Amino acid sequence: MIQETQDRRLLIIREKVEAGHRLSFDDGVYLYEEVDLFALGELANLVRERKNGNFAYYNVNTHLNATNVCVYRCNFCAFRADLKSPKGYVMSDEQVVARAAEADRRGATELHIVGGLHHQLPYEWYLNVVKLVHQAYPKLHLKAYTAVEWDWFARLTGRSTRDILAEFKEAGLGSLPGGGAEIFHPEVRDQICEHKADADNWLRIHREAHELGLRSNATMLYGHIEEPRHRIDHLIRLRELQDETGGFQTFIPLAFHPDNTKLGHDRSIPKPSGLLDLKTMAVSRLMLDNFPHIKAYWVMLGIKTAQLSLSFGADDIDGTVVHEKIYHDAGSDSPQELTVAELRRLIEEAGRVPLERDTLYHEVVRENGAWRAGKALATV
Ligand code: V47
Ligand code: SF4
Repeated sequence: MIQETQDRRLLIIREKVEAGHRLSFDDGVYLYEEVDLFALGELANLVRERKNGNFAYYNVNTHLNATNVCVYRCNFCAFRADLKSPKGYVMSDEQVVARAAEADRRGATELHIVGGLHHQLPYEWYLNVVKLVHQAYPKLHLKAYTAVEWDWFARLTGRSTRDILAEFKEAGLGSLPGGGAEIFHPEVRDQICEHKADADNWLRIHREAHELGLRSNATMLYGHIEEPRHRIDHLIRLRELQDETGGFQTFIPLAFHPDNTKLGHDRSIPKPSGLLDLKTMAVSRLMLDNFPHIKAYWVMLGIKTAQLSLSFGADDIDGTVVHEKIYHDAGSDSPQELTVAELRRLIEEAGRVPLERDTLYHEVVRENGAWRAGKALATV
């Protein structure tokens, strides 16, 4: 009898997915708690192929974390350093420009810039990072600073985040990365990062960015103290904002890496299992019906799980990356860099068609050692 009721429930969800109808909060929790991985993967794959066909996207990018000194103490973070800690660093202007030069030399189309909220650096220092890189390499797309950083800049200056975003856009900001979202629900957020921008502020800042014509990404940090209901609540809050603005491009589920973190140490939380990684990918694809892309960030998932994710809802595998600190400080054993040939091979081996994209999801056309943005790719 129980089995019969469960089969019926899954059938109803399947009918909704096939008809392109929206899944509810209860559907989402049910998918996490009751549905086996393969049934989930098959459903998610349906949506993934409806939106992106057989393509799997990658990009050529580099990361820049210009400082790791941070006033906050999120207990899942192994990247941050105290002001006086020997681990702390602040890059010079020359180091910042050198990183951009290296990205340009390698043919990168994107520089992903995030970092700590330094106790003593002024607002102008963060603005200068964007200005310096944009002036030296105007073609390089700058995906810079999370909502938590924008919120910090507003606290530093007493200005509105909208005003600050507009000033950065003028200085060369191209889009916003999806970090800082963690888990929106206060039952969890208050335990893992109580001081930084709360859910309403995170969402407001992305709304403002979208209204200014900037696209952004969204993330969710899973596999620590949260429960399925917190994850579904998180996804629904993102889906509601996307209904309003349509400004999100990609959702990236981020698996918690416990090494060198307070949360990992105090509660002995292990890394999420492969099963939870793939389930989260699939449930995200199913709940976020209005997000065009779901990204399997290989640095965090590991290359093998990222490759499998391409059959569990993901259509994007992120980029070459090159300099990554946040996950490697927290125990990631992924390499620092994947070459384009390696990314393409991973994708082809998974039975997908590799396609290089730029940050705003245009096809990248490479000719005679130069690149240009080609046609726009799927955005629904
Ligand atoms: O906000 C920090 C997470 C995020 C840990 O927009 C951790 O394209 C796991 O947002 N274990 C920053 N996660 C990274 C990020 C991102 C990455 C790739 C692509 C994009 C994009 C965005 O990393 C933080 C936090 O949620 N994080 N420490 C940790 N120990
Ligand atoms: Fe600071 Fe970001 Fe780490 Fe939190 S996650 S401690 S805000 S660097």
